[in-house]
Amino acid sequence: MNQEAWKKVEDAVAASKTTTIKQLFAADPDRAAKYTLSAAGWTLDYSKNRIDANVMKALFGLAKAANLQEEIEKMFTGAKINRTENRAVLHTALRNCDPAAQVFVDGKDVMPDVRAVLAKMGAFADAVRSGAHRGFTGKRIKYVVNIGIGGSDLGPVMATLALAPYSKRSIKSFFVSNVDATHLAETLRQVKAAETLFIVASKTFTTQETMTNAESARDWLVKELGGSGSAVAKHFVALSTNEAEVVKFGIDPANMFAFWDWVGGRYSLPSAIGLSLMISIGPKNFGKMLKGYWKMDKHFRTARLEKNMPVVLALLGILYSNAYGAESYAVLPYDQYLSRFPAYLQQMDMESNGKAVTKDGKPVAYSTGPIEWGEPGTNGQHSFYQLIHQGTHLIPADFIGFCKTHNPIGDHHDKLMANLFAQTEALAFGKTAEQCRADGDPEELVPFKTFEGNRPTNTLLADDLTPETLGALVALYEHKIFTQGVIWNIYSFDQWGVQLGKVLAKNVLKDLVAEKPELKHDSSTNALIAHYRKVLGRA
Ligand code: G6Q
Repeated sequence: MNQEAWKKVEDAVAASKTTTIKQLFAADPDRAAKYTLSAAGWTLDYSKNRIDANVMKALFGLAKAANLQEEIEKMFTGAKINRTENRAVLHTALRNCDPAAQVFVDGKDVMPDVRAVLAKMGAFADAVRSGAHRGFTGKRIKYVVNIGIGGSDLGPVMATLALAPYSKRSIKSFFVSNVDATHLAETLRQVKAAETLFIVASKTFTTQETMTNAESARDWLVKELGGSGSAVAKHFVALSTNEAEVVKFGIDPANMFAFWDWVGGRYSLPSAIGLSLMISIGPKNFGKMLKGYWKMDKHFRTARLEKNMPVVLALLGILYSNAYGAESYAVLPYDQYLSRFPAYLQQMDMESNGKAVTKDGKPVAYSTGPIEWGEPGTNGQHSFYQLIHQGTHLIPADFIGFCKTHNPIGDHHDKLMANLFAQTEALAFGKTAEQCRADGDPEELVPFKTFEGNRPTNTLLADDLTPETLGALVALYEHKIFTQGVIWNIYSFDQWGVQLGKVLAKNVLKDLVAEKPELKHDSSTNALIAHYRKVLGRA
């Protein structure tokens, strides 16, 4: 992080720190309008933050000092900004809806391949939805089971739930990720082999969890239907970058939907990894989602920093992480359809910016990626909001809501949105001791019923939850996270911690199953392995 520019942020914060959000509002009747932005169907009201013009100016200075706009251009034009893996980072190419667009990686335009895979996915999704593609016994596909984990699971799970109102209800979607056989077993109890399509989603096609689940699903299907290879051909497709492994597994490359090493797992929803979603909502709606992404992409690439929604969100996050010491932030969607959105963002943010080394390989001198967490409102209000309102931690929060509902029953939606607005109001303005007394609270309870307020929130509003607004929302957070990575001077697109997990478990597995293992771990791990073996009679 540029220290000179950061010093200016610290100075601006020091000068304004004692002014509360309440005082900021009292001093400026236009505050809400001043700190509201619109882009790609979304409105961001960030007025309920601990900011004034000087703090924002210093924050924009920080972005400029990091050459943010040049870095954005590098990403969009295919430069190898994921240097530790020597890869371009081009999830934006996946949703570039300009038919004339060209994006080059190593001198090759990637757009023709992007369009070809999308077309292949569309034809296949249509065939499954219409019944043209049938199972081995001639029955229609009624169940789609996506087998994948991490980036090959969380996006499709989140979006399939979010866009359920657009789904073909006669096709049920399932997602199996955990290597715990319970996940697969409980799913298989709910489907019929003759009517099930398995989608094996894995960028590498070597991930232990996914391959184990895929092999067990294949064994189950063959046992249920017979027919071996010919049954597998009708009931299994693969989403991957690794054709050799797909073929080795027994899936015909004709049934493989490709993507490329420049698509990071956690950014892969708009790639072939979205096939389960496309089957659920149809290619047209999938296309609309890509359009939403694209709109936010164009906004991020072209809007000046001061009007740039992802940049503003990123800077506010940095303000609280680095100037106020906030360790986490909450994402609180007031929409049941977005119930998996916080979990999806958790991976996107924490895997991208959970880094402690700068791009020069030196330890960072400041905190980086925050802990991201959340649950849908209003449920969270009845559990953890207490700590946000009155606890000792500062937890900035993003409230996400929609003016219209897909389920207009009675006054549910007005109540839902009233809660959203009321929470941000209460968090910002609190309740004074005088107000408590005026409400008749006994004096001894006043300290407990007083709310300090001054809790920062952003409110993100769209008219309704559609494929387009969902795509734009995902892109908004992707670009926020990118911006933070640029300012923190860290590599946001590798994930060595995930790779480590993949290797470690393999070593332990050998010791769990070997006839006579030579346990060479620490004494705790050795004892745990020995205990496990003893219980299973393998001692
Ligand atoms: C995402 C991560 C990670 C990855 C999974 C699954 O950015 O790299 O979550 O998506 O480990 O990997 P495969 O798709 O290769 O099975």
